[in-house]
Amino acid sequence: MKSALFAASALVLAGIGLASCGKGGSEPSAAASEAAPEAPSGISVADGRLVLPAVKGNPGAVYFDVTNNGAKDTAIAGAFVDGAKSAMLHTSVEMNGMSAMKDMDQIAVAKGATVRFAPGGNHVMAMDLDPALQAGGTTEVTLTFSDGDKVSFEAKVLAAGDAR
Ligand SMILES: [Cu+2]
Repeated sequence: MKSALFAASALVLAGIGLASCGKGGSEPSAAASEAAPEAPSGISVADGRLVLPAVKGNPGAVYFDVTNNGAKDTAIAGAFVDGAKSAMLHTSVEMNGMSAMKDMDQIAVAKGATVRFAPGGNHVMAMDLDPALQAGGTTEVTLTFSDGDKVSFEAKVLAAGDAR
């Protein structure tokens, strides 16, 4: 099961790798730390965690719950993970009985909704992880919304085998 998932992931990543290089949340972390990003009103994030890959060099996955108690629908349009060279919005889909990952331009967070980023579903794929990211540590994740607003949160770094 697990190996099938990884095989499917590699396939998807090979297909989208080039196209995704130039976009997404690669902003310099220096800029992010100068001024706290302005969070969209009513948006909150809970339970952030980055799960390290079982095999070094593979991407990690970031999971969290995002809640929109604001006045309007919004969507997550990009992500930046401190310690990752790039980050992409993915969702897991079932294809021919196998789990595969799909690149998402946006993931909607409707007014009043909580959207879960969790194993088997939505996640932020974190590419080219800095070896300094170790289980037991934390890193900062920044989500960019469709209107340009941003929200940052701390994610716990988990080993591949940890409970997610
Ligand atoms: Cu993925």
